[in-house]
Amino acid sequence: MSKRPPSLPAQAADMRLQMALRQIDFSTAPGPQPAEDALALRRRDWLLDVQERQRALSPYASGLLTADNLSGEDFLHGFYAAGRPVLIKGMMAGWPALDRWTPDYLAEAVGDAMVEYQGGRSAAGDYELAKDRHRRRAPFRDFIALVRDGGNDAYLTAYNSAANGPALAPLQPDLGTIDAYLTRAPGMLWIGGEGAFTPLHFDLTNNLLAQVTGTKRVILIPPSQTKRLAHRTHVFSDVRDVTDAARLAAYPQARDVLRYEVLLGPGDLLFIPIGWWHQVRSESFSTMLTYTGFHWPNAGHEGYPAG
Ligand SMILES: O=C(O)CCC(=O)C(=O)O
Repeated sequence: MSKRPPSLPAQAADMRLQMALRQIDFSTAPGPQPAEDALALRRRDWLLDVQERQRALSPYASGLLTADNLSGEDFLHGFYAAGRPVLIKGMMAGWPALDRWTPDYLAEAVGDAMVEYQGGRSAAGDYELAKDRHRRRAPFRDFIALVRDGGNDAYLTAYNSAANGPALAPLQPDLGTIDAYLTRAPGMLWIGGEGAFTPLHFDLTNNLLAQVTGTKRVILIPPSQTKRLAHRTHVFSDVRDVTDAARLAAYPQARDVLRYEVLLGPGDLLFIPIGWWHQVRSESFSTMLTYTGFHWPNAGHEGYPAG
């Protein structure tokens, strides 16, 4: 059955919803925690540990599986409803972007259209938390020149999607669709160089990463491990990077955290369920899209205790 793409106003509404899902306002000051709450939390963490040990008894219940061309039905029952991550190969076969999206091609296709990106990141430890302070604008060709040789200073991220729709429209025909899992709501584009780094956090939605160019190393940590991750501010972990010896020395409880590692290459999809911690490092020039427009409810952000 063929589906027609949504009209432009419908696409704009989809994009507004997606941005709302990811950018709920938050205060940065953690509140005081009464003693009875602390005991309730310890009991909840105990249960999460017991359940994780029980899941480890079976490869059907734990671990990170890789699947080829997973049907919508199998994706829903095995992973989406179960809240389990999965690496999926084969679903992006035939997307023209897979062959085309080199830095030169992108610079030529978008040209000097102005884009928004995140900049000045190298000098700041809190560039995710202070995302608004790091918004920059440049002609797209100049942005590509900034990132093509690597580094973490500049990164075009999902935060910039709402501003970049018209400028990046020439790239749209290079993308395919994943009709088995997703509506035709547009994805959010990430473009960065080798070394671009997104610190440890979780999302307030289920999320599908679609890697187009280059490779990214993703570390995934189940929600059961939250007590080891110094979760104080919004969706972020104070640990930031579980591969950094200095951070682990500061947060020793994060050393033995249960984690899975994925090297995401061109044409790979990675499903990250809501609440799963992840950190992402680009290992080369990289382009990727993230999608949140699933066929099934994805409104977990509603009721998230911000503050
Ligand atoms: O690719 C990245 O740098 C981060 C992606 C991510 O964390 C997300 O989509 O939630």
